[in-house]
Amino acid sequence: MSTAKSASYDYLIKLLLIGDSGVGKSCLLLRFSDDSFTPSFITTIGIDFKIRTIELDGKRIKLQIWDTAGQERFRTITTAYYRGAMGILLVYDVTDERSFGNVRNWFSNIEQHANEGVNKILIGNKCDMEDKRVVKKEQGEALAKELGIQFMETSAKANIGVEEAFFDLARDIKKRLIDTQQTQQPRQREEVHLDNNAGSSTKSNTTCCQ
Ligand SMILES: Nc1nc2c(ncn2[C@@H]2O[C@H](COP(=O)(O)OP(=O)(O)OP(=O)(O)O)[C@@H](O)[C@H]2O)c(=O)[nH]1
Ligand SMILES: [Mg+2]
Repeated sequence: MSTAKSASYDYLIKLLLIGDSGVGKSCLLLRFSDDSFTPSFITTIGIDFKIRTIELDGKRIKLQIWDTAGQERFRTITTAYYRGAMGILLVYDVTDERSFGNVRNWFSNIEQHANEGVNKILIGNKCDMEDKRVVKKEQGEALAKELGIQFMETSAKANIGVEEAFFDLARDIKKRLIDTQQTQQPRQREEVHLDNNAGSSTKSNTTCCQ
C-alpha cells in the first residue's frame, strides 16, 4: 500500500445527482469538482461524471459523481445508473415549485431502482435567489423528514452548502460501508463499492476488513 502512487485512495464512493431539468445538478457538480460556476444553461445529454478525491478521518475517498439529465427523454438511460449508486443527491430548485412537487416522484424512482440502504440527501438549490424563492426552507425540511432523509439548502452560484452536502453524504456512506463490512456475511458485502487502495488494482476487494 505504501508504494501506491498519489492517485491511490482508500475508498471509492459512487454518487448520483437526480432531479428535474434546470434545478442546477450540473452546476452543483461543477462547483464541487472545479470550484466554478457558469450562468448559462447547457442541459445535460444523458449522463456525465466527475471525480474528486477528498480526505475524511485521514482516509482518501475517491468520489465518482454521476450527473444525470433531468429531461424525461433520457429517463431510461439515467435510471440504469441508480443501481450502482451508494449515495443519491435529489435536487430541487427553491424558485421552482414544480421541481419541489416532483421530489416524491424522484424518490419513488429511487425506491424502485436503487440499492436498498442507499444514502440519500434532499437538496434545495439556488438559495441565493431569495427574491424568487417559492419553496420555504421549512417545507424542504419537512419533506425530507417525512421521507426519512437528510436535507440541505445550497447555492452552486454563491457556493453555499455545496461542500457540506457532498461531505456529509460521503461521511455517512463511509460509515455505512464500514459497519456493513463488519456485520454482514461475506456474500452480502457490497463487493465493488468498497475498494481498498484500488489505485494499484482494479479488482474488487472485500477483504479489507477481514
Ligand atoms: N442563481 C442560481 N442559478 C443557478 C444555480 N445553480 C444552477 N443555476 C442555473 O440554473 C440553470 C440550470 O443549471 P444546470 O446545472 O445546468 O441544471 P441541471 O439540473 O443540470 O439541468 P439538466 O442537465 O437539464 O437536468 C443554469 O442557467 C445555471 O446557471 C444556483 O445555485 N443559483
Ligand atoms: Mg445537467
